[in-house]
Amino acid sequence: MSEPSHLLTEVDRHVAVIRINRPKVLNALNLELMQDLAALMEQYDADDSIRVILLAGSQRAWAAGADISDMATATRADMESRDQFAQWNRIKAIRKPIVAAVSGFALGGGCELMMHCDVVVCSENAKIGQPEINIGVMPGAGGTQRLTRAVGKAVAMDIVLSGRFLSAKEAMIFGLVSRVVPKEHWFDEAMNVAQTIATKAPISLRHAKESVLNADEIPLNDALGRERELFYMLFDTEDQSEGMSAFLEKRRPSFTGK
Ligand code: CO8
Repeated sequence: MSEPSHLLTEVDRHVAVIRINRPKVLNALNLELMQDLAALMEQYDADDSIRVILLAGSQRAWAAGADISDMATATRADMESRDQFAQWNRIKAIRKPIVAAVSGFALGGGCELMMHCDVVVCSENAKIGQPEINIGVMPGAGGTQRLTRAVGKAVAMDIVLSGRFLSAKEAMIFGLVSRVVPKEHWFDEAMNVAQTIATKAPISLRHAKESVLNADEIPLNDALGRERELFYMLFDTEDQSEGMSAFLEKRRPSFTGK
């Protein structure tokens, strides 16, 4: 696949970095970008040499939302036939861990994309929100659902109905981001987190991600049953044996993904 310029990529050891690159519009997300992003993530998901995907924006903007100029004159029929949410479903189906490196604006679709990621490392300068209400619409890519599950009804209503931006500190208190880091180090800290995760056993990572996500999707008893199954399945892997032997032998494990 030729590399699209609105997404820049590089691979650092087992971490695939994707940077959203539409600086003139604060990384607004258009359909083509979302299609390419989903395709790239699927490519990395299928590549055994990649263990973690790191998705970043720029220092000024992670993403300021869906591209408003694409939607301003759209009708309901236009929106339905574009079927933009198919791309979001593809990202939701990625099985490898996705770390978000968030700095600046994470708004609307940008906040929703952040919530599709697994670990969110957030600069202290971040401004996070669902301001769709200011432009006569509402969140459509999970902003009323994932947000409410993350922060609870009262805070979600405040964010969605007032359109206000949260600071990084508030986002941390509300459980919307995983870590807040100094603004000069936002990318490096996210890379450190991604590299740490990339040292873990790949099948354990996949099962653990699936199991955590199940907490939002299926009833508790079923999710506990599935967790147990996923746990047992890891005892069929070489990495379980390697991880436990390494611990007992007081050495670092070397995981192969088998
Ligand atoms: N879409 C298109 N262009 C944008 C967007 C956007 N979301 N955000 C910023 N831009 C453009 C501006 O128009 C401006 O362009 P130009 O230089 O040509 O005038 C440029 O980026 C810089 O922006 P500002 O001059 O406005 O910069 P400020 O620092 O003054 O303000 C803000 C920054 C606060 C981020 C401001 O730009 C803003 O409010 N942006 C819009 C935020 C917003 O409303 N986001 C939600 C969009 S709707 C949405 O996401 C729905 C998601 C539904 C699901 C996804 C389906 C695909």
